[in-house]
Amino acid sequence: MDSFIEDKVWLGFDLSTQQLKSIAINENLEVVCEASVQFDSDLPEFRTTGGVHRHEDNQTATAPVLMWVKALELILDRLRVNGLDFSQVVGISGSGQQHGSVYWKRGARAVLQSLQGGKFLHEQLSQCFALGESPIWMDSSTSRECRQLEAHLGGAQHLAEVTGSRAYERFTASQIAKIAHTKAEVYSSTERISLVSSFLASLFIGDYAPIDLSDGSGMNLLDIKEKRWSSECLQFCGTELEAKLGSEVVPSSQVIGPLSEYFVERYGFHKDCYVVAFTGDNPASLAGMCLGPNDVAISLGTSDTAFLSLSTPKPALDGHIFCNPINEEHFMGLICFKNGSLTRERIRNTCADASWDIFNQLLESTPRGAFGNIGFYLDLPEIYPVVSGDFRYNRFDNEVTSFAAEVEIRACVESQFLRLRIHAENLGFKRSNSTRVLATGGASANHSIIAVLADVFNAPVYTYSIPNSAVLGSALLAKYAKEKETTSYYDMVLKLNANFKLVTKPSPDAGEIYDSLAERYRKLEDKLESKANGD
Ligand code: 5FX
Repeated sequence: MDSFIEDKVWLGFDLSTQQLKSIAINENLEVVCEASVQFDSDLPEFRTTGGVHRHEDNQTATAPVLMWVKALELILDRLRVNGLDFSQVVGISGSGQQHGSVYWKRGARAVLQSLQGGKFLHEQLSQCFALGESPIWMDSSTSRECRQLEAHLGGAQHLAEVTGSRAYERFTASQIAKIAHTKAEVYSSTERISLVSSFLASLFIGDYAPIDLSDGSGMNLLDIKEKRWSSECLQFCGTELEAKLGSEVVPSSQVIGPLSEYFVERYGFHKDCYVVAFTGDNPASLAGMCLGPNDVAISLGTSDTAFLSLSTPKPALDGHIFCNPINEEHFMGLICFKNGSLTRERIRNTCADASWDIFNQLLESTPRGAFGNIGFYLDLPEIYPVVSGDFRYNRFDNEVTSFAAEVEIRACVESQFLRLRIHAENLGFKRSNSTRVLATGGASANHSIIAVLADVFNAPVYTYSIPNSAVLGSALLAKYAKEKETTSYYDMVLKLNANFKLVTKPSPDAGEIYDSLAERYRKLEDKLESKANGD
């Protein structure tokens, strides 16, 4: 099929909060070209901060849709300047920040289908949106709709069983419900609602692109096991919602159409270039990191996030289950905790004279398990337990007021990783002898911290030398879409194994120490949560 092109390349995009990024990979999965557009500095006319408009109520967060359209035009110019020959692009895929929604106005489909190569995209699409500002994942203005949706479904746990998550403000169902309930004229003039990912895909195919199963799982609208829209959830949000979303939801590696004639004419893409469903940035990252069935990827940044591939998911109230983009039988789990690097820094400042060297020395000189002491360091109310403050327990689980500096440091790091482990287990994660922990984010460069991570998960920790896993995952999915009949995703990405670097292995006694600590941690955490709820 693709024999028409020599030196084939596959193009991936990632439309994230602050930038649009793109890479092209070749047959050997090497990056041959890349480009990016920073929204704030490259498109200053939209006056965003970090790609976002934060509104006066401090809860509403939106981004201008036309900024994203212009960013696409700019990035294509940059790819060309950086040497990409568009006629060599065989297939395109992409990802987007999850949960955000785009409201296409009635008549927009006809415009998409008849784009004229001689004109700018943003000019032709300027009147195509019922809402110029798209709600994005940072929006937290929909608490009321969330509680109503959970009640409509018979409770938070039931909603989680169906859609993979309890109701979240940033998820698309409550966002759509807010618009349907408070801006009826916008809702009724909307022809189609896209996610950020399927919006970008729509530009490429010159038609409304279907939502894919993985990003669709971040909406509180998809029945993730049946892999179709949940009529109960649709009904709560607004009338005729299925028609507005498009009834078809497709696997993330499905070809959704040929590239629009517009790009062939204007940029010189090959007429046989195909487009694969676009997905969410987190599912695309899972694909980019080539995460295996028992692996867990942990990003240690401002927030500590873990995602994992799951064969038997257990939807819970404290994490998310999405359909897996690289294995249609599997799922992926995502958990995110707020008290990450800033909390580690606070403990470093108070216990180690603001020095990472001293912090690391004290951490290493304290025995694994911190003499049986357990601490909770919650600068912000956590996702679970929803409390803030410092709480310290001795080896008899009695609350104490302070720890020695070296115990405080070890208890802080251990407790952050125990939390990730326990909540990953809650979603169905099971450690096996082949489990790898892939560490990313700022703190993954700190060897002393990473040694604790290996011990708490009782698994070797690897780092992965790819700067942007979502955009790589998108390019890989573009390639995989045409190979999946004959090869597994893991076989296709074998060549990337060289990018994994083993950083540390767990200590021989890690299982023994941290299995029992995890059990105690779980009980203490539940106790804190019950106390917060006044139980
Ligand atoms: C995940 O649920 C999130 O809301 C974020 O990670 C966004 O996807 C960021 F783009």
